[in-house]
Amino acid sequence: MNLSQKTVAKVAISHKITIPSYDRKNTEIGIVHLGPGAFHRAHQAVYTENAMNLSGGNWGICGVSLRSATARDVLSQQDYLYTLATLDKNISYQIIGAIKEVLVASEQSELVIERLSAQNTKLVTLTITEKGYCLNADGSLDLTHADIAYDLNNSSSPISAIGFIVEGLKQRKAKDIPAFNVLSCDNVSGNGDKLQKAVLDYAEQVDCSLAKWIKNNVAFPNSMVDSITPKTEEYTVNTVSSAIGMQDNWPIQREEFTQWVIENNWQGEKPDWDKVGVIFTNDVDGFEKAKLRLLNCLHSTLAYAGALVGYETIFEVTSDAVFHDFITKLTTREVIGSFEAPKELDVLSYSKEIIERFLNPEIRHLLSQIAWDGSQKLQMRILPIIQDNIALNRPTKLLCFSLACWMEFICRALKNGEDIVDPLADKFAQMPVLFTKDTAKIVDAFLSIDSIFSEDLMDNAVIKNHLITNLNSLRMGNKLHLGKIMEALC
Ligand code: CS2
Repeated sequence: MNLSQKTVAKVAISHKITIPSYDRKNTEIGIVHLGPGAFHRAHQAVYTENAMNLSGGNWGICGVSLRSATARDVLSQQDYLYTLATLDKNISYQIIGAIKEVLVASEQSELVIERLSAQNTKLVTLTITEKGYCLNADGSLDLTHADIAYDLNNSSSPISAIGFIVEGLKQRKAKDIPAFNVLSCDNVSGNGDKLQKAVLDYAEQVDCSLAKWIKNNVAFPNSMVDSITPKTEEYTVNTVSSAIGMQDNWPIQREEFTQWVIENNWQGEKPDWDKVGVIFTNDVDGFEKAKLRLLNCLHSTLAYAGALVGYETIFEVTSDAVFHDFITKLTTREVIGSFEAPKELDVLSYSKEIIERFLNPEIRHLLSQIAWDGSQKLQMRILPIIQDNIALNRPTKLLCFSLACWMEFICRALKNGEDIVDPLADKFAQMPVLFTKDTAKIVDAFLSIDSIFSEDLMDNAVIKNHLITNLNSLRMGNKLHLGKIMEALC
């Protein structure tokens, strides 16, 4: 039996397996979500589901995949129902019904714009990853980005998230329908502010009065999102299907911990998220920085350093005492103190809990997944710490080790002819120096990429030296050796 609206009532409900308790059929769409990947389905969709289980409301979600049709094709076979498997000390399964449809923007752009401009749509949320914002290093919209340039010439059938948002708002303005709120849920610092800047820069190219209307009418709250969500693998499908007693072809897996902090910057209605654990605050910045620096920075460090010695998962690499010790010292010596944490956050115990979360044996979080898009992720999770530490006269040695591991990771992949998942993959492949042994030139070549590094980092002799020393050491390395470098650095 396959999971569907017809069969869901037959799921073997227990305290560990739950199904939607609201009137799903009569729930209307109130949210359009751009990028309905695993993280959205394990996080925002679940908070929305829990809010509807508690108090109903027309907060069904229309998921919009910008390119890939897989989510639509698989989920439409099961009426968009899927299982959230919480894999931790406690294991549980929840069938989620919040997503009511999935559209594929590249095939159904008219329908997407129709949903965006519908009276009922109160909210647009996004998980489009760092690269989806199409920003220059100075935070302005990259008007030369291929997708943005395309959209500016084809604004009624766009392909980028920014193009869709502006077109949707344009139609609302024309029809005199109130604007929606736009909530970024990506691991990007100041995500709402950055998105607002991108949207306004784009709208100004289309029509200045539209840009003004957006500025005055659309709220772009900042938010911090957190929950470790590895991608769905075959074993996830098999375990979940046997647990719920029917076939679910696209469940998702997640740890038990989940957090969502949203800025108090809102117009009109919203789901009862505050009743199901979402924190609304005026200081998202502190929470965002804490999470990006104390969790994501360690994740990327482990992903690149761990991959260099052949580890596959976060659990494996964190279980190695040398790596565990390194990230603990990285945290206490270079990360904590680089930013002002929110008063209500006990940073030491927060960071300890994060490292404990990495040691969840139920979750197979692949280093290769975290290693994706390094050229984008590093700008959010490692480089700002280095910059703040330089300004505060604090050490940067261990952070430079993380960065050197990324450089070596890219060079090795190029030399071995392996695929690099990164928007700059082609650029790396066209940099002959990355294939050589000249570590000083390699560091220079990386640092000269101005879409990643700001001038202050490019020209900083101390940083350059740390990077060259680390890269030299890494090149001598086997697993034992890498352990020794890490120990020596500490
Ligand atoms: C990870 C994040 O893939 C990655 O880069 O660091 O997705 C991480 O698991 C989440 O931010 C946790 O909330």
